Amino acid sequence: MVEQQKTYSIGKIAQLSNLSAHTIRAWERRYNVVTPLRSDGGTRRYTESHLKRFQLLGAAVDAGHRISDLVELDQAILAQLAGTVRTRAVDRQASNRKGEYVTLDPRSVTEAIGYAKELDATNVERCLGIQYRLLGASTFRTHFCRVLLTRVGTLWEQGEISMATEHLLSAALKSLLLRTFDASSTAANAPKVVFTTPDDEQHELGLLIAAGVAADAGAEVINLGPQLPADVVGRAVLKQHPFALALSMVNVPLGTQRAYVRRLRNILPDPIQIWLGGADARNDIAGCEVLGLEEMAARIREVVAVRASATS
Ligand code: B12
Repeated sequence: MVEQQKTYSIGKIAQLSNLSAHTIRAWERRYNVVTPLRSDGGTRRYTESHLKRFQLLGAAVDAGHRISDLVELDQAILAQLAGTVRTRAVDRQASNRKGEYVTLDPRSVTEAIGYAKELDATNVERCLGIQYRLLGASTFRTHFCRVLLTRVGTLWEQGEISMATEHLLSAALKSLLLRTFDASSTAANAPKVVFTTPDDEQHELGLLIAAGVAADAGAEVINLGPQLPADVVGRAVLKQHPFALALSMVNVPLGTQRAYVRRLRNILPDPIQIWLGGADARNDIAGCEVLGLEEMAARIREVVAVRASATS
């Protein structure tokens, strides 16, 4: 029964598989890649297994395979193919073995950084796009990004990458991370959570990761972006009246964090919670709480459940 399983709109499938709605429709029409369910009004609805198939097909196409060669393959073989790319695309050392296939996953981070070092934006985006599809948005954000950025941090400390390389990678990651929260797909009474960072906090990727986790847990994410003065945030929050304000602190001195939260607490009514996250978030600041990703997600799921039972 359609009603009993989770289904997705074509827009959501496009977002989660990194394909356009146009491509999805074309693949259905030309190659019959999946047969979508239909709502009462005749609109396409897709199941979890359809989503997985589009993600794998997209990744396999990105990896150099032709869609016409893929349509007959089952999920297991597709998964194998999607995890491989032609050697020329993986790394330079292997490129003399032209036409061979090699496993992508263990090298994906190295590969992305390699292209970024050459300032090859097209291939950086392609590599990250493949990982996004293969792993899914959630694992991409919580695992792949963390591993990649930790490596970038180490190389940066060792003076092995330039600022341009770091910026290229950050920009490519940011554009993928921004895709993963889409207000149109949240429930009408979802708890709103506003995300931002203080004036001098440029680090934004952790904020976007946290915002994605919040969206997955059922929150309506309002992302103000980084580096906002407390007064500006206070005014925006008063307008939106969210359940919580989530701040990311990666490189902010304790005194600044304290003053920032104090300023906000003076502006905001008590029921609006202030959550602090990020590697530098301090536990000993009055008027707010430090939360990890899991804790924040659990908090949001709890409110979602309470609101759902109140309306049913
Ligand atoms: C990319 C990067 C930058 C980029 C940021 C680009 C961007 N658009 O975001 C740029 C070039 C701007 C930058 C600048 C600087 N950086 Co920098 N940067 C990094 C790097 C490589 C990755 C940061 C990152 O995105 N981390 C990945 C995410 C996944 O981690 P995270 O932010 O901690 O977030 C995680 C959790 O904490 C949590 N989380 C984050 N926010 C929130 C919020 C909530 C509510 C919740 C629940 C959870 C949560 O979720 C995330 C997932 O696990 C790190 C190295 C590293 N190892 O992290 C250094 C690093 C963070 N940078 C550092 C420094 C020192 C700087 C500079 C001062 C360097 C300089 N001399 O100019 C400037 C400061 C600029 C400023 N004023 O803010 C230090 C910070 C050290 C510290 N805290 O004491 C690091 C650790 C590098 C190092 N080892 O020295 N940087």
